[in-house]
Amino acid sequence: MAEFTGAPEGRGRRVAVVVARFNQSITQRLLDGALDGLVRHGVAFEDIDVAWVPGAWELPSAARRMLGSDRYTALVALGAVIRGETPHFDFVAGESARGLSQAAAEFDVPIGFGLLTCDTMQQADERAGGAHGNKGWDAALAALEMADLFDRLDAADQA
Ligand code: INI
Repeated sequence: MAEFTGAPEGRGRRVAVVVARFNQSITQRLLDGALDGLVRHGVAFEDIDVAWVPGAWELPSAARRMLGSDRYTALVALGAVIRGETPHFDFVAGESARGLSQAAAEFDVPIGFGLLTCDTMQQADERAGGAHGNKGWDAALAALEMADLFDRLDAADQA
């Protein structure tokens, strides 16, 4: 039996981050958490490219554009959709999530999913550096772990 596990090892990686400006008081903190997670795990600050978009709806198209450049081995997507604030919560949140997963599959690059979908601003607050941690940090580490796992699987493929 062969078993593979990635490690959140960022040395030498170039990482893309897409972040939504909508609910920026939350998403800025998700971005801070993601950048902290990337740099603490070895990604050089100058190897991180951050693209701001208007809202969560625009995350997939910006992600596709960045991944199309072939410059990145991991991407982190950050946003906050809050049910109380929009009647089209399900469309924005659902389509954003679907588009991001499609982009990850099409470009074969891991995307850390840091899109908060909450009922209230308080729940979002708790997940952006509050009682429930920082989902930006979590998404960044997940992207690094998956990128490392892909490298290990590729290496085993060539052995
Ligand atoms: N975008 C978000 O990121 N979060 C939200 O909660 C939100 N609400 O409430 O509507 C939201 N809407 C904007 C949307 O993502 C697009 O930017 C907009 O429709 C323009 O295309």
